Amino acid sequence: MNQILDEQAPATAIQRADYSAPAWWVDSVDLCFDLDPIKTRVLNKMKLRRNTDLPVQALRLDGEELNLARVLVNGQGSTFKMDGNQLVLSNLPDECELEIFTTTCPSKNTKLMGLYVSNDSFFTQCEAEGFRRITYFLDRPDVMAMYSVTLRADKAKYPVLLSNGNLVDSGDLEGGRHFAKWVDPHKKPCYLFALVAGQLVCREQRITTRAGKDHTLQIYVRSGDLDKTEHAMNSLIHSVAWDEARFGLPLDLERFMIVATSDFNMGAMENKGLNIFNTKYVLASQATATDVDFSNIESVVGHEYFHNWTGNRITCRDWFQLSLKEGLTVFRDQEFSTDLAGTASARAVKRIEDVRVLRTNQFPEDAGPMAHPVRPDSYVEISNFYTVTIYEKGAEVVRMYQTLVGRAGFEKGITLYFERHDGNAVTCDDFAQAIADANPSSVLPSLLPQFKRWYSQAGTPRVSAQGVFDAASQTYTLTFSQHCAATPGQTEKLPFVIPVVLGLLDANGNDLPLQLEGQDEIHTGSQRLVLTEASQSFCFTGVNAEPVPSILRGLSAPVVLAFDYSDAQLLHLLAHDSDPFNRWEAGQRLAVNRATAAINDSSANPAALDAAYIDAMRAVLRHPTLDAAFKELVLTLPSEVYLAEQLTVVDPQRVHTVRQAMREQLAIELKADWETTYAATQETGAYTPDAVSSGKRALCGMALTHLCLAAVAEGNDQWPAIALQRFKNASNMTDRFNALSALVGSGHALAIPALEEFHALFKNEALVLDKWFALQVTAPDVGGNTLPNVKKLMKHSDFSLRNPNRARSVISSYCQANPAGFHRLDAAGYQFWSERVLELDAINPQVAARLARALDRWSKLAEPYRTNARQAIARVAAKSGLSKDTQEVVTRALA
Ligand code: 0A1
Ligand code: ZN
Repeated sequence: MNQILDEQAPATAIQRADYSAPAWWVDSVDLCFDLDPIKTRVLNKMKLRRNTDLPVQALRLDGEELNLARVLVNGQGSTFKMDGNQLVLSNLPDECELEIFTTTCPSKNTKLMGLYVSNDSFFTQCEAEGFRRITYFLDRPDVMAMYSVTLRADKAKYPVLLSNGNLVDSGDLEGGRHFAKWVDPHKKPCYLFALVAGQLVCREQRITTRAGKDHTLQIYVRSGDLDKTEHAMNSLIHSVAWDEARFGLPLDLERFMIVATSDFNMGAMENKGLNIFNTKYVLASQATATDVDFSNIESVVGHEYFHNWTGNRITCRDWFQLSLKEGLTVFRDQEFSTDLAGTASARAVKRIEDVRVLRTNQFPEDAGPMAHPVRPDSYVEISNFYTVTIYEKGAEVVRMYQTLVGRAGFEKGITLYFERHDGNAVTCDDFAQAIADANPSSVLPSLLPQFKRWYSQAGTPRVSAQGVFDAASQTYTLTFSQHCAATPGQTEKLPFVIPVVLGLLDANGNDLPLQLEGQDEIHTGSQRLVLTEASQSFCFTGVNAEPVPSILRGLSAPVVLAFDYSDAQLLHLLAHDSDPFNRWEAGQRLAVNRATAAINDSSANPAALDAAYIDAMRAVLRHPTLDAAFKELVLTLPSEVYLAEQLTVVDPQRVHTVRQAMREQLAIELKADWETTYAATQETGAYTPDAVSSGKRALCGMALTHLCLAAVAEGNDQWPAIALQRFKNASNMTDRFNALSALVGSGHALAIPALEEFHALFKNEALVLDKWFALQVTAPDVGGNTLPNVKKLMKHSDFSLRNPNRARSVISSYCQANPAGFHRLDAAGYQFWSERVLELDAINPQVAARLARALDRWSKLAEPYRTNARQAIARVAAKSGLSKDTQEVVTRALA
């Protein structure tokens, strides 16, 4: 019997309100795999126990694309029936042993969910619902069981056999085969199951933790890649130490393994004791990886490791609670990277980078057709809900708890959360309650019901603030009002709890002491206010001249702040704010104001920068004490996506023209300063990817980019020639790739031989080739040549649609990171997009559905883009046989 998912069926939505506990529990699972790429045999022996809290119900097991051979109950053949994809067994005794024998074909598994083959090795991916592609099971996270797993395979082809937990037995079998038996000492939901088999080598490190326990850490990769695992191993060692030091959470396994695969739908997966990673987040050497790659590896290794407690020891009751583990774990990985960054400036840089991700990805999601609450109410395909809302906005919600109860209070809350729920599958309510109960004297308990609106209401609140200075009473009154626009299915929103950290700057740029009317307490520096009403005022006393308010320091809540700042006020904040986040923010506001004015007035000169702005940027570049990384962030103009979000109607070409003109103006008018900066940021010592030297390289790359832009604008070849030399001589990938990008981005002819040389140098490095492809498809669209170039690159012998990293590096980079190249007047970009979505959907629905989101914001586009984009989405939606994944995305987009 071959159970192929019927993808023609209309997709039905699962509702959060329909949750009911499982009718059966699985106490233990004994799995035995005979691994073979064409036909893998899976024997699944489970001990089942009826949930006696519920009325008697049949056992319903999920399965997908499985060939069922045999079902035994307590050793006897048993009758069963199929209901769609479910295997249904009735009249079972309350406790029984069930044996299910199935086969699957891993080499045909292009969805990369369940058991699949990549580079002749076997890997699994079970989150969220992949385990049902391995065997029939109660594939839901609240069913937690003990696992033992036996793997059998050809010894020469698959010398390494791994699964969760501890290796308890291994040996040779007949016919050149061998076996390994693994037992996981912790119970777990099936989405955390993993196996790996193949020709892999490993870097190993023994560690002794604070608690005095010994552990073995291992990173498995293909044999040529071992020299690129040192950074991941160091990141893992730091992660173990950090979680123990900051939250008192030790490693609970004797052995902790990471395995890298080049075919992976997402970044990485936290399977218990056997994390499986996309190679992109493991492999790094100074020759092949940029500083950004190094930093991403540190945070993803941290993220997956931190899931060992937040996700694995305490897991989600159902998938609507996904942010329980993801929001919390993103918050933890952000804190980890921040703590490792060291200096106050490096910490601020990390926060600015995280906020940029939130604003350029999550805010648009929250304003578009896929907007959903941090705890969604329904979904058609859970894979579509691994979103920036669940992850990044979820992390901001967790951050607000910490802001409301303080760092120590938050740590107490985490401790109570584990005391109460360790070993269980719980909800976001359980987490909220633990944080509140651990902090009875904080503001949180009384605000909790309202605070939880962050979980139920989608959309980004907009907080408008107005300040009134009264010289007679020496008061400064700030009035805040909050509003959240309607989102799909939610027209009315109730006020949120919004922590607002703020300061008031005097004329010299110093923070005023803050005292609220009627209160004794005086705050030096910042104060935290808490908004709870639609409109609220706060009156500060003892203010003898009009201050400049620095509101929402560190982005203390995931909201948009509207305050009618004058240029003079913004320049004052940019020059003096003690909060580096708001200092950066002031610079961004100056740039946004100029850009949006020029975009909206199409008759205006797109080069919209005035002397005040240029002088302010010059002052930042020349500043004697600001860090290079911070300067680079301030000098980076708001992205085209961010600018588009500030507009009601978006002409992507105009947005691009204006931003590009602003960049060229900065390039030309600050040329002498870029030259000085370039000279001042040359690194001489050995390469290390630490925050300070990465910052220098980033600023150096920025200087070179601007110098090449200015050179091309002025018809001068000197800087492109210097960039080419730097490209050739660079001792690390960051400098080399920055030089190459400077050439490509300026459109100079030297980019062509440099690109060829780059390919020749790195033709055997898949991750570097991904960069090579992505750089070309995000190049400036000179004469509409980008799309033809994308099509040509898809014919390149190194291109493959089946490899998610490669498909994303060409197709998604073009459709999602090159707005001017993609939004063409002739709609050819949209045509290309719809063809690729359909083509990918037949191979890998998850990758297709992510690409499908490239046109999420179609309704904001100016004509003719708007109509053309809608038609392209409609063409995709009209196709029969679409996966649930893509169907859900395009259906919502058209709703
Ligand atoms: N839990 C992982 C994310 C993840 C989700 C689904 C996957 O399957 C396609 C893979 C990974 C994390 O947060 O890292
Ligand atoms: Zn995660």
